[in-house]
Amino acid sequence: MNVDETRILELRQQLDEHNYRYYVLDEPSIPDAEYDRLFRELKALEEANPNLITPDSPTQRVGGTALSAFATVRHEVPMLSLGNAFEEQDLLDFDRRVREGLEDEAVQYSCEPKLDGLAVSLLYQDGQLVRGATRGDGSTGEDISVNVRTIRNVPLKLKGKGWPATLEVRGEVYMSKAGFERLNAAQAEVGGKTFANPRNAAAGSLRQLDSKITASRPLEFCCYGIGQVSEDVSDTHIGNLEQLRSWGLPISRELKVAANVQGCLDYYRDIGERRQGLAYEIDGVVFKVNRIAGQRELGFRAREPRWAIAHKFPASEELTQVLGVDFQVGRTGAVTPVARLQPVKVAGVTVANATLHNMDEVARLGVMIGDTVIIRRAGDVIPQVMQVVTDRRPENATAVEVPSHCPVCGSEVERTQLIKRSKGKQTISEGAVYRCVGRLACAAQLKQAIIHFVSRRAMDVDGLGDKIVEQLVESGLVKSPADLYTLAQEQVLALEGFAEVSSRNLINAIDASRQPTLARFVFALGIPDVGEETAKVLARTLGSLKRIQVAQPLLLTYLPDIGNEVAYEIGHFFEEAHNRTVIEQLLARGVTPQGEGEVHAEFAASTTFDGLIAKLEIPYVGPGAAQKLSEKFASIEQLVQADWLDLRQALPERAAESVRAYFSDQGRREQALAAERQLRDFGMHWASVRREASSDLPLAGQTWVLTGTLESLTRDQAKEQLEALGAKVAGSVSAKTHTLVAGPGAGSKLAKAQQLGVAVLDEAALQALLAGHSR
Ligand code: D41
Repeated sequence: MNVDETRILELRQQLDEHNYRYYVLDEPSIPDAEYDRLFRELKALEEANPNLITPDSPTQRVGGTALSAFATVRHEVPMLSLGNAFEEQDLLDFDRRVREGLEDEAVQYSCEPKLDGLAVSLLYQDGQLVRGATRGDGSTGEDISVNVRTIRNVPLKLKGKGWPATLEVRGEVYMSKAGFERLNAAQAEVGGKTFANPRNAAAGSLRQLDSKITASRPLEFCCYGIGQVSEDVSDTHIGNLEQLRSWGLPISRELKVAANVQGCLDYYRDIGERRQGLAYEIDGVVFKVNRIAGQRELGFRAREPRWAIAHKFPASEELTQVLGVDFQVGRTGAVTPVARLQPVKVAGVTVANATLHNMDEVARLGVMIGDTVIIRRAGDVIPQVMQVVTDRRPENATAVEVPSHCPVCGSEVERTQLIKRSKGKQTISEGAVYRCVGRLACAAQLKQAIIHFVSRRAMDVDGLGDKIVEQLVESGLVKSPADLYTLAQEQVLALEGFAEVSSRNLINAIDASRQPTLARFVFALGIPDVGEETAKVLARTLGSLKRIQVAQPLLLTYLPDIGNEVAYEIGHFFEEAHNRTVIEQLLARGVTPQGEGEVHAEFAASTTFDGLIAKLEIPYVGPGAAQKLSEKFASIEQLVQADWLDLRQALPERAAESVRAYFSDQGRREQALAAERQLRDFGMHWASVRREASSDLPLAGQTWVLTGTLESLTRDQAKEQLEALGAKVAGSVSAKTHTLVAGPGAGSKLAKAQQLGVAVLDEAALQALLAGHSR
């Protein structure tokens, strides 16, 4: 090693140490001028010896050549989002759920400020920063490695030792209030873009394709947790963060452990009082179950951990005037009123529009055009109209009226109906939602419908973004989702911005989407009120597209979480001739939903005869009477034809009379008979349905966990295929786990599974199992 090299290593070590003291410990040990002198010396030595420059040198935070786009990054461990508590009661409810879930009266919580920035992931391999990524939608984000390397308090290599070989830290990139003021002043000086608030400034700075710009912005990073990791760090959240700090990673200086929820409330109040004096903006505080074992036990629901919650500070409010009300048309044709406002700054953001949700909300608020209203904006939540200041109503204020025709396609606008079934009677009342009847004839609905159809959680057509959908629809090439599957490469090539390769890629991506799971296909159709979960329920319980299409609303209400209104929407959707045509075309053009099968045993078991009788809601016929009838009669058919004596043998007079009256109505009689016939068509036999809910799916009742990297399929795909076989796929290993699938890079979950004696499969074994069960 020559003299220069020795000195270079010495300088880097000194600068790293000073950085650590300055950014992580907040205890600068030398004056800035001295730091600058050391930095310049290092720079000069590196310039003289370019072969000695390493990517982790403190001089390498200047950014590089501009990118043309960010690559996408899949998060091995999903980046979850956080549930919100706005009121004290929300927090108390959260605490109760946690204590009940853990069967533990004394749950400790970690407390930390909620920084108003952007969540990012930093990946360290063998102590070296190898990747930075945005959170994106939680499953995939953008690769912003070059940008995060420019953030001064992000260590390019970890300090000390003992860090896991693979360590993904998660945290928030933000801008301090002072940094934000400085940046805006500098921008204004050169006539550049100024930012509304530190959060926007941080976002705009981080997502720069030119990392030199990022390097010039005062961004900071603060860790809030660990993602993928090759071995567990500590058994508490606070322990984890303290270890991260010892490895040179910045953590909040405001961390605390609260012994119980009262301690959390104290923390919330205390930080709330000191909020103005903090160097950075926060929009609340975050509480997390401190014990990692507790976190694992609670797991997560949808995309939110059950073990953490953000307690938000009250939103800021402003007064402004309603200039008008526009009506927007959404994917399902819902015509939604949107208030156009006199622009006003609320919590640093200019608000010019606020949704009024629906006409019931307009009526509830009593809002008129010309009114002065109170606008509230809570964090990243869309602005809300809270209240009308009625004593400021001008004389010329006008009422809000729904247009009779769709502002986009000119079709009629109709009011939705609410179907309520009670005591055997069906009452129809007016709904709050207005809908354009243009369906797929309406450009607003068609574009939105196709954007939804191709989206990642639906048909997952890679690379078919909103802009391209717009081009396809506006050029007239695509008039329904089915038209995607007859597109020819030359047609795409003729569109602006397409070349040989990009047009071929698009066609290939569309082709690759031809075999969705049944659940994805149903979700992709965009049936009003049918989200991903409901689509899964429909696919899992009814097992085939045909059955889902023909199922009567009454039958649909047997399904978990499907009430009368959703059942009606589903029935209505499939009744529409236009929708039926699109589905037929999709099937004819080679789109084949996968994994169709039998009616699920769980559904079969729930559709008992007495249950069906009870569902008819005949007055005086509750569950008990329904049970009696089901013992006496073998079918609805028999029941409909029953004579008075038979009825009286089963029921008291008043109930028997009621049954007779009910079935004397032809409409009701036919509905009940049709429901029974359909259940038969679906393979149900009254004699056999009173058995226990046990599934015929091979993995029913089993909970599986996936960890590490899989090569032949993504985690989502593996999850989907396992679910299709009846398994539940969970995020963490516990004693209840049936099998763990571990790919390369598996860490703590594998260790835990081995410790608990849980079966472990590698990817090849998983593939073999899936192949063995493929239909
Ligand atoms: O300071 C924050 N903004 C913050 C965000 C924080 N202190 N903790 C967080 N913890 C989580 C979980 C519990 C999911 C690990 C978060 C976030 N998530 C988060 N930020 C953006 C989305 C989710």
